[in-house]
Amino acid sequence: MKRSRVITTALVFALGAGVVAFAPLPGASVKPANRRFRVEASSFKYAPATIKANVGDHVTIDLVSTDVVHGLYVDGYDVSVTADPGRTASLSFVANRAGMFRLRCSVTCGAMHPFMLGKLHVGRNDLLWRALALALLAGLVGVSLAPMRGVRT
Ligand SMILES: [Cu+2]
Repeated sequence: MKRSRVITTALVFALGAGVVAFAPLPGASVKPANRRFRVEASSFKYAPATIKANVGDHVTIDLVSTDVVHGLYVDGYDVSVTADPGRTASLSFVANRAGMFRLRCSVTCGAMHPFMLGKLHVGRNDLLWRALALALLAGLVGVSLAPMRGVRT
């Protein structure tokens, strides 16, 4: 009786783990959206430093410089924009490639200019959610088997 319960639990866990790890997510066919970001550039940082979009999104970045002339170049997409002090300049592109892309200042703006960096994250963080779901599932199995240990002793 106990043995069959362990086997059943193991089977349910294996099935659940398979579903969690390989099933397509319901939101996988999310329609591309227009995403607009306002990024403030000041010596020598971007705020926000990280922006996120999904694959297929139409991304517009409004670069606002609050002190000197700054630029923003998106690695991997090869697009850039330059903003004069107090002005806003815009940059648009379709985020058709998934991954993490570096944003860097394209105008030599001072001593720390090479360190003026940001990030563009394109894509869904599926792996993180699947890992969390697997951990939750493992926890549930642990809880469901825990009372049996008490019975045995
Ligand atoms: Cu710079």
